[in-house]
Amino acid sequence: MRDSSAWKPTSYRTHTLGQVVDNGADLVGKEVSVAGYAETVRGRGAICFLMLRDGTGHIQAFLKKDNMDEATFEAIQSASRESTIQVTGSVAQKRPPKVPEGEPLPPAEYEIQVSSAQILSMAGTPLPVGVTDDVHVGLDIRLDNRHLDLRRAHVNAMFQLRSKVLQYGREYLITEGFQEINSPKIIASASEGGTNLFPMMYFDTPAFLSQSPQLYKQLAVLGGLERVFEIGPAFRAEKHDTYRHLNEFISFDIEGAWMNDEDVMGVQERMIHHVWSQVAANDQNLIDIVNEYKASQGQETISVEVPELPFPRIPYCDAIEIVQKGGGEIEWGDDIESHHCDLIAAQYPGFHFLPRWPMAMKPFYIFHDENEKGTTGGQLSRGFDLNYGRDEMTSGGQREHRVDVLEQNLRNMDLNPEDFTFYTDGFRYGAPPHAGWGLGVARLLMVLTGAGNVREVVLFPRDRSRVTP
Ligand code: AMO
Repeated sequence: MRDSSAWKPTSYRTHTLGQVVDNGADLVGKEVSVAGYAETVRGRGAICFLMLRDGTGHIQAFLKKDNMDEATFEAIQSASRESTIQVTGSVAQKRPPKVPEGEPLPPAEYEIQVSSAQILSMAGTPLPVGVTDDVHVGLDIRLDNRHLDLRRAHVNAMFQLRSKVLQYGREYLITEGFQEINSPKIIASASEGGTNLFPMMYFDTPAFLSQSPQLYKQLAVLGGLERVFEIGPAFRAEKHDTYRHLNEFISFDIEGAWMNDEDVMGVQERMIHHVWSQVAANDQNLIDIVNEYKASQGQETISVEVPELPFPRIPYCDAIEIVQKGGGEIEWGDDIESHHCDLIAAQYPGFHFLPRWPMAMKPFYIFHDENEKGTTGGQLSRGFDLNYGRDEMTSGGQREHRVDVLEQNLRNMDLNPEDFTFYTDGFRYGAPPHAGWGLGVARLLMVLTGAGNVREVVLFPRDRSRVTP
């Protein structure tokens, strides 16, 4: 479960269950108070075995009617599964199981011999979704009952992995000098196109929920913060209803001064390499829990293979050729859709960058060098994607830092520069060339955990049909 060795006591417990399990030999004979969920309650008459679980482990509590308040004993004996219970008692080594002569004894196990206890909250019955029993329920019912679904070991492990990915990603960027920022989520102008905005009223002024920290992370860099990152929500009023789209998602963004597209692709691949290396080194226990579940369901298990650096770069023009040669229908200037990506992934199954997209397909803030033209003579940009298999993980690019070109880009895309002065003004007093990217956290987690749907790795997903819980 979780490493809780450094957790301090709280008002409800002197130790976590993980601490008792890991330090059982030192704690034998000592009194501890612990608290957790009742996984099973067994025993009749004068004795009772209560299997407790908290976020860090499991332990058996042994209750004897003679050793404690009788009413409490009886209440616990009839407690429903998942009720929360606090117990106090002394740690004892469990009687070792009988093993045939000559065979080694298994490692010692410990239990708590209870002297007092209290039920903190009795669980209702029946449980709407099983926690420890393997009853199949669909994703929708699980999400409706996420508070219980999260208690299942493999679901819990997936969210621990999510937290680790964010921790390792953050940790890595800090080593490269990036600083964490928070940009506003209530905004007045779209950065990613005007059709997928959620409108709102900001007092008397129309406003929107932010689609991306794009314009603000750039302003932070223009303002001299030099290298920034943000992990925050992005909102898109897209009507997609797919395994990889949500209407609210967490975007992991960076932006850096004096950098171009190739420089930030380097940051991205080094960060992913670090995340994968750290998970492989520290979190195999979580992967094992996920795999135990997958195996029980007959699903393919996962292994954390640290990707080699550098990731392949397949410029857009080459990608079009690969798709065409693979029999896909696509022309220069078309979007590369999932079924096209399958053809590319057949040659590049792992992480791969697709740099140098046509400028006409990229947002106004992407940089283009007027001399860089594609196979059919169309203008190329310094925008790129990072894909894994058929899924896009990231978009990014070098940004346009020449204010006159930036304003022309806005006009070319039928946007009014007047609506963006808060942004373009940031370029009028000396603007460093800069670049960055935005990575969809849930999509990266899908790759790491083998989840088939982003909803599996998002606590409370927001999609077209779901706004609660
Ligand atoms: P883009 O719009 O491509 O780029 O988004 C960046 C990444 O965010 C994820 N993503 C989504 N995840 C789940 N549901 C969605 N509806 C969704 N939309 C996007 C994807 C995608 O690759 N400002 C640029 C980034 C930049 O250039 O820095 C941007 O937002 O993984």
